[in-house]
Amino acid sequence: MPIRQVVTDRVAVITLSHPPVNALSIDGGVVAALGETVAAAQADPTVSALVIVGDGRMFCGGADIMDFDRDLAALDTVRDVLNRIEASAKPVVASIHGVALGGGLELALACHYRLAHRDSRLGLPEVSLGLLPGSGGTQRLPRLIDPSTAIELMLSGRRITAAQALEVGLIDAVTEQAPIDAALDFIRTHGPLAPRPIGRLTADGVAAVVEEQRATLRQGLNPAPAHILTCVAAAAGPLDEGLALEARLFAELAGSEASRGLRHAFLGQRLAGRIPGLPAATSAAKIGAAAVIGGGLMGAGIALAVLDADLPVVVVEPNEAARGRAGAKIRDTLARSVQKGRLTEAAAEARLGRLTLAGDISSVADADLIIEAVFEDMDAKRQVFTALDAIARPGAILASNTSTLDLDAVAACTSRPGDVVGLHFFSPANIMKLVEIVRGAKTDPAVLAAALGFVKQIGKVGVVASVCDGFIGNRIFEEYLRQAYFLLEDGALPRQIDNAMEAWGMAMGPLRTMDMAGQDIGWNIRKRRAVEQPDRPYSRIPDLICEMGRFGQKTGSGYYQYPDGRTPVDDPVINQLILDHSAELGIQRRDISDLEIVERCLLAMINEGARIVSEGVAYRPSDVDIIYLNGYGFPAERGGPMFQGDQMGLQTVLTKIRFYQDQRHGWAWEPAALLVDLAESDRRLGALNA
Ligand code: T1G
Repeated sequence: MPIRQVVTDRVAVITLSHPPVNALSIDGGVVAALGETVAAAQADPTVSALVIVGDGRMFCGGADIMDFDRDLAALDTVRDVLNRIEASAKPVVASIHGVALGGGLELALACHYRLAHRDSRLGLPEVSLGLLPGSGGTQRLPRLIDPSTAIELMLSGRRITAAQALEVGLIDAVTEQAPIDAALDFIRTHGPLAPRPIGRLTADGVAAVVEEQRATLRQGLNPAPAHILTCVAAAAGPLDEGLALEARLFAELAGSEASRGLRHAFLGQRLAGRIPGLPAATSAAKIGAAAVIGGGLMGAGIALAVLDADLPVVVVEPNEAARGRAGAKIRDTLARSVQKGRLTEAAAEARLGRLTLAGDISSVADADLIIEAVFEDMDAKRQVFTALDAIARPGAILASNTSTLDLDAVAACTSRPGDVVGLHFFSPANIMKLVEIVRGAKTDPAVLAAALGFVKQIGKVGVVASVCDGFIGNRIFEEYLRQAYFLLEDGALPRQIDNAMEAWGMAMGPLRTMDMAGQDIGWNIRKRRAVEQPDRPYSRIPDLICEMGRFGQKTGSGYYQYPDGRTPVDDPVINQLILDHSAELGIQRRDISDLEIVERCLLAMINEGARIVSEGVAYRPSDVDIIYLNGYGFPAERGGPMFQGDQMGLQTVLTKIRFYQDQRHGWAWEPAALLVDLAESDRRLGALNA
């Protein structure tokens, strides 16, 4: 049963029991059972007060996100039950532990008294799902606490501690006991309690605060913040009218692409950790001590990420000067975090206390996990893994941070290929959330499970890829870049391409991205691919730029000039080079619309992503999306390239791909067989995510 009740000393203790997060699930029967149980307790003459608690790890993680893709009218039942709780003639006490988030906190707001364990966290994170608190939160919170604080909590979606909640007046007491004991003690010491519905309060001064906030609202792809302000403004009026407006705007948001994209991202991130046939990451071997081989930019960044997870780390860098630079980079980064208030001095010191800088690879003999982060050269990697094979303890995980090289060839240098896995961090490794976990042909499932657990342990998002050129992210990125380069030949210039993609929502356009990452990196990949894939040439434009020694920000110029080292300024020399190159190819340049730019770049990602899924390099389309949302600046409100494919409709995707197949470089537009198959059977990529 998702709801339990026992009566103790005339108090009906109602427990939400719906693992894993006690979500207020409609399909799971939680909401209906809660309503029935509350009604029965109201009618029970032996009951004088009600207490609501959560079973297991938390009070309640919110409404069930899965419910929003269905008939939204069903959500009215959540509101009805909460309104009935608030209208109770008997006092209702919510006793929170773990978390009370979203609908979970709204449930507590419908109660008359709120207690929270000192370690609990409370919040209204709906905005991060493109939603608004749709069960009374926008109406009750501004009535209970200062409206500007209420708005900040709803617009940020952040969690606050029990102490902070007490300070702002959200709860009545911080407790140290188990939830039920805390509630019974509260009733005994403060009783007899009277019902105290928040709805009877008024939200004084809310209108001015809303207007002030609306003036500073940043317009983005997520319409939820503006709707939250509209609802909060209505809190100045009658509760029932505000609740009706909230319900209407909630439904509008729930059906929006932004919310569906954000919910897809939330669920897809958790799905990515589920690998068929693999033991749950929770049962995998825990990493107690890690090591990094290589003290360059990536090695230092990875070491910082490991230190941030309270793990000890040994960084091996044979070159003394480079070792010193690695240490300085780590210390400076921690010092900057302290200066910015993101870290206390003590925490920074503790991290440095767990760092060991070594010159000899024998220092990693006891490590549970060793991450190789030397430069992208197969001989260098073979050398490291041959040495590790002789030194690392039996059972240690040997990981390579390679971004493109063949992990199976690396594993073949060892006598233990089952212990070899790829951990492709994205730069800067201490900031970027994504880690591509590369499963070699011989990687042991237990090693893969431990790698997934480690990536979660360091607070990052792990997605499993099989071995291929570029794994998932970079392989798709190469097709995205290919189209961007062809667009330059056809008539667009760098600024237009980057602006079009950034206006659509990408964090940074493709050409600016390459100027930032280093054009020489792309040059090396194209040179290798010119040998390995001669039938798939790129435009010569990026090579012409590299041949001028212009590698982007690192050389002060690439597609753009960088007079201040970071800000791109259009460069007439490059723009002229592009015009001249089109002329040399005999191309009659034409006006290219921003729509065509976005469409060709997006379709190229979708097409290559479909190939990657059908080859089994990615387990499911949503894994491709999670990679793009967490590693390539794809806007979460757009859900990812594969989600966008379903948004367009695969028949439309196929029609457009076939249109471009009839244009110049049509060979680059061969539709992926999976897209053809799904389009012809009227199915969606999302159907493969289960
Ligand atoms: N609905 C459905 N499933 C949920 C869920 C939810 N609200 N929260 C978590 N899950 C699933 C998750 O997909 C995963 O599934 C499992 O639970 C464990 O999650 C009407 C509209 C609560 C802090 O935004 O922040 O209320 O992979 O790995 O690290 O106004 O989950 O095991 O199958 O994250 O311990 C608002 C979202 C909803 C909170 C627990 N609530 N959840 O973290 O576990 S909208 C949220 C979280 C709403 C109302 C509005 C975290 C957590 P699986 P996990 P965790």
